[in-house]
Amino acid sequence: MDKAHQTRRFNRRTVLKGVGAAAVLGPAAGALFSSCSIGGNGNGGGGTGAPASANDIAKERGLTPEDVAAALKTYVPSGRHDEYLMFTSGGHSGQLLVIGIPSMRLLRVIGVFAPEPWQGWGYSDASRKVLEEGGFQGKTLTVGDTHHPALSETNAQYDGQFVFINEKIHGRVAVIDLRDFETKQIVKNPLTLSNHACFVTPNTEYVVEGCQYATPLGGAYAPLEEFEEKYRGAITFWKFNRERGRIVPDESFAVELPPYFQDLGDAGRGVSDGWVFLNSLNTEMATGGIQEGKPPLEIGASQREMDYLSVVNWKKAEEVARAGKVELINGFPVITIKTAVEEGILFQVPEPKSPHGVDVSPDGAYIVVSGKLDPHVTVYSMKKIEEQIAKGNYETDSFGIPVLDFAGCMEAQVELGLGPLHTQFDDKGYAYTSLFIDSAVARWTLGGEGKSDGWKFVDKIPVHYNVGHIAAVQGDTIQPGGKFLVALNKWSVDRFAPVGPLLPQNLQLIDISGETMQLLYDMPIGIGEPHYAQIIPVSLLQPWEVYPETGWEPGIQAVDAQAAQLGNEGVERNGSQVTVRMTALRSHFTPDIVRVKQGDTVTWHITNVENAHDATHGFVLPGVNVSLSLEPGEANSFTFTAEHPGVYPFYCTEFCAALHVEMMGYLIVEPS
Ligand SMILES: [Cu+2]
Repeated sequence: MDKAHQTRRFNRRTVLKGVGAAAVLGPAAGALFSSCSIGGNGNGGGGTGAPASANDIAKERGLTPEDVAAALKTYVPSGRHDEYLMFTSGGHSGQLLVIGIPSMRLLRVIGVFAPEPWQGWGYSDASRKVLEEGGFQGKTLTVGDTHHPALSETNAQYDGQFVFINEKIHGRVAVIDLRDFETKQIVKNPLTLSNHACFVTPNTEYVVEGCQYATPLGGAYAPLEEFEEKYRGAITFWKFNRERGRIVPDESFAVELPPYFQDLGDAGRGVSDGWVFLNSLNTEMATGGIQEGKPPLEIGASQREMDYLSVVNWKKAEEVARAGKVELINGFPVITIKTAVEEGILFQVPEPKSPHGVDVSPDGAYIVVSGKLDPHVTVYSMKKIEEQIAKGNYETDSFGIPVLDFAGCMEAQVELGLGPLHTQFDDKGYAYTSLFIDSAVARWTLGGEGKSDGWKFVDKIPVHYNVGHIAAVQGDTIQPGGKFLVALNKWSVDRFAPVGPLLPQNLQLIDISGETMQLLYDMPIGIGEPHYAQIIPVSLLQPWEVYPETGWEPGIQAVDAQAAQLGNEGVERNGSQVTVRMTALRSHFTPDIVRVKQGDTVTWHITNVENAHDATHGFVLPGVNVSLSLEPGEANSFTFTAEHPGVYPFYCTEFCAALHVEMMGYLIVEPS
């Protein structure tokens, strides 16, 4: 054996030693490393061979066999597409992120509750209007805290048509159309100020929004001393019209809830279809008051051993709302607690203290609840809940709501570790629960009829650090995909090169396909806390490559009758109202000189009249605070008053062609 062979053999053993390396890498990877040792031609990865340098690179970079396996599982070569897309909340950036899996490449930041200049979100008249309509107390808001994306579903499976996301600060919900990945609507809850839960019913009949912090409903005032009498929670059912791609507030309603803090929720499916589940904490109804001789809120809200899971029959609630058995609060129909109890809409089941996550099993038979201060997940059986309801086996709380018997509804408790929060599911009968205090993800088995090994802890994998939500492929649907899970972690203390005291959030990709879970990749994101995410196969999405027709305004998802078109370009004056119609086509705007007078009100329509996939133009104009993105076919408009005489160059912000810098023009504002 020559020296080169000896060296390579040594390298190979070094690279492949370690527990389970062969199993992790599999036969293909074994061939890769042996062929590169023997072939030794170093010619770069054609066929089944790999360059001889692969071992050297691994050695030089100090990569373990596990690292190499992780790299092989996540690397997506340039030009190849990811298999999945993950929709991740952008937290208090107010946005929604789209990330490819397994590469963890950031593909898009969708502007939702805050303006986003690259997409022109919040700068055109139409997108400003969406933000305006989602305003509060007459103000347009440019801050939001996104938490829980909810992909639209058909038969409890993602259908790839829409994604919804809630905004916690003000109690708002947004609609994003996945044909163009743009926000179409923001609705402000007329009853409540904060929210947390956001999910859809199995055929997206409703987008369900759970209020978080109790207040007097409808924005009324009541002193804090009247918390129990006058403050309330609510669960809002926003009717979704799929054809129009919009929530219809006029067909929506809410169910009044006690002034507990409502937390997360999930919709029943399969055997629990027709029901929704919503956690509540602070059933103590603590209000804080550190300087008024009362315990801090977190102490006051953690006195009782049990809080309540609200169990709501939404199909019955829908009938009752349609029959008009509602009270109007701030103009919005509300089924009162009294009516909800009389009509058999609302029940409560005790759950271990300070619950956070509630997740329905894929078949809908079980409801998994995690209490932050209890090391177990508690599993309820839908069948047992219905039996308890049928038997009338309950007491009532101080609001008259039936409280079902805990033991009678409970199927199992599984001890997992400290701080269990959220649960997802895979295709092999496993459930996964994030453990906030342990900074880990636990795998455990679902039980049920004929499953002898059910309701058992299997193992856990450490994550870094302070995991909140987790997301598995289709992991909250009737048919989970398995394969990958992402842990959405909060404080990446020691994971990355320091960039100042504010730490990036850390999304960690985990392989859940094998006997043991393997951490594959870290993806830091330098924006707000990610909260929840959902992962959908790319094959279920059918986004447009270009807009369907020239002059398409995404804000109305149709051709704008006012849009500029080839042939109608120009500047029209009607008194001091000026209308500009401008087209963009590589590499010029027509017209490229726009003359107006000081004091004119200018409405400016621009259309990108191209239909090639790679022909996006941008538009910026100094002093007007405008940035537009005009994708092929897209039309946008903006309006301003020309207050200051001067000469203002506008230009295209996308490097659209060789003569891109020349794609500019002048706005001349003549003095009056
Ligand atoms: Cu351009």
